[in-house]
Amino acid sequence: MSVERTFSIIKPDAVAAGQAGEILAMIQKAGFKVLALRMTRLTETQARGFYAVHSQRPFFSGLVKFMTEGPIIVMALEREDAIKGLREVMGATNPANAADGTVRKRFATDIERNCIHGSDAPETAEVELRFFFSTSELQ
Ligand code: IDP
Ligand code: MG
Repeated sequence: MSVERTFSIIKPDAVAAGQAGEILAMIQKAGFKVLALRMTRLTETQARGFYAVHSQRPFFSGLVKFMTEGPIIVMALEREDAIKGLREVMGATNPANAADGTVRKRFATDIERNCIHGSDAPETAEVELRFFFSTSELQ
């Protein structure tokens, strides 16, 4: 294991519900350092680009609509084994399958409106960090 960076989004459902503070607290309690953080709002083009890997899936248009419905909070996070560690803090994609104490178990509504995004591999983490943050913001 080594110190890694990962990328996370507090999704529009959780921001609108006022859950961002509690989610950030869960992330920080799990030992993550916040390198950069910003509230923003995705355009349809950005949402389609960010989730391009899912463009052929039946849920894609619904996902794009959801991710553009309101503000999000984007974060660059650092920790030992950050990518896997954040996925553990998040819980399973479908909150029905998420373990107790995870963000998605606590706050997610369903498999689409599931509060939080986290990168799934070192390559995607770097691409996703670059999607939202400049080099100087990540120092
Ligand atoms: P992940 O966010 O746990 O990595 P992915 O499979 O990468 O899950 O899917 C990206 C996002 O697309 C999910 O977080 C969720 O918002 C949405 N999604 C995934 N599967 C479904 C589905 O079967 N129906 C509706 N939305 C879905
Ligand atoms: Mg994913």
